[in-house]
Amino acid sequence: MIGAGPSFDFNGDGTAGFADSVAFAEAFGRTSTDADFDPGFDLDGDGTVGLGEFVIFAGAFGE
Ligand SMILES: [Ca+2]
Ligand SMILES: [Ca+2]
Repeated sequence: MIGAGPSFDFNGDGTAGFADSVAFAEAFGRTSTDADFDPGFDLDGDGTVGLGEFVIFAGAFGE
C-alpha cells in the first residue's frame, strides 16, 4: 500500500514493488535536459530524478 503519498507504481500493476524499483533505478540520475528523461519519475518536480525521489520512494516502498 502506498497511502496518500506520490505514486511509485510506475508499471501500473497496482503496487509499489520490485519492478518499480528497477524502473526507478534505471531513471535515477537523469535530468530534464536528458533525451530519455521521464517526468513521470520526477515526483518532487525539481527537474531531476535523484535524492528527492529516493527519499519518497524509500518511504513508500513496501507500505
Ligand atoms: Ca508497480
Ligand atoms: Ca526530482
